Amino acid sequence: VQIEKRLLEALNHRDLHVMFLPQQDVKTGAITSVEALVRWEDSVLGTVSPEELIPIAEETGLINEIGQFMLEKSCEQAAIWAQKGMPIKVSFNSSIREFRDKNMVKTIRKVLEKYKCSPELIQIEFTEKFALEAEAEKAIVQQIQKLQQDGIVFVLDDFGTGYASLRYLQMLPIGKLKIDKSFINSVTKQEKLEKLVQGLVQFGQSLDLQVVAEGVESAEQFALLKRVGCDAVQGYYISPPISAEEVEKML
Ligand code: G
Ligand code: G
Ligand code: NA
Ligand code: MN
Repeated sequence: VQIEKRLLEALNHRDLHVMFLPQQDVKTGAITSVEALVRWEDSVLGTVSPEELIPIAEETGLINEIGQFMLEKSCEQAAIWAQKGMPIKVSFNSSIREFRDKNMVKTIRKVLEKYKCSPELIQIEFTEKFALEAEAEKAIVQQIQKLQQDGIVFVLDDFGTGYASLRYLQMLPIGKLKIDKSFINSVTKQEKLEKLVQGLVQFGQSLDLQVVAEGVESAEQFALLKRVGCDAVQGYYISPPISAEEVEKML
């Protein structure tokens, strides 16, 4: 309960901030996009990790406010970079609860307009759990389709960890797939995992999806992912989450 009260205050006082996790194109080595991640330093509670923060926010409904905050920050930053001649795409994570709001399309369009941000610069990530639930909720699928038609790319996050059903790949206009870091962890140590990752890369690409590997921490992992044709990578080997200024220095 205390954490909920503090979070509400943090939202009111803008004590939340955003870090950006760079994503590197494997072929060109360029930083083509970043994932916006929420950070909360509370004066009483200290640093509250997203693993703790997000589930509480989802339960209490404050996830809608966090989502709005991340949407604003992502559009603002993408527009700033575009104006500086750095066309970096910015993705942010979303929860299904945000898409239950029937005004989600309108809200996103309004924020894009406010910052003069092109929809092509914005990517929205969701998990398999989200995708599976969304399948049964027509209004959510329609909102996602409208935003995709606007030019926003939808990203399937943590791919491979959730559910055996893949029907959502047909139902939802997904443009990009992120292989979960649990696969990448030991990929250089187990031949079976290497085959599995190679298979996931080919699977995604055969569906015209851009395939990204998460949690890349070593040169060996990077080399392997390059060899199996993975499109992009993110992880501590490239960079930890950093500030917008640090992203610019990386370019
Ligand atoms: O670095 P990191 O600890 O930020 O993220 C931990 C988890 O929290 C990840 O699964 C990430 O997707 C999630 N997360 C981080 N920021 C946000 C956010 O703004 N919204 C949602 N829904 N999830 C987030
Ligand atoms: O679930 P999601 O993919 O959104 O998770 C992003 C989370 O992964 C963030 O908490 C981020 O700090 C973390 N992360 C980013 N790169 C690495 C990495 O190379 N290794 C590990 N273990 N975590 C990472
Ligand atoms: Na994510
Ligand atoms: Mn992920």
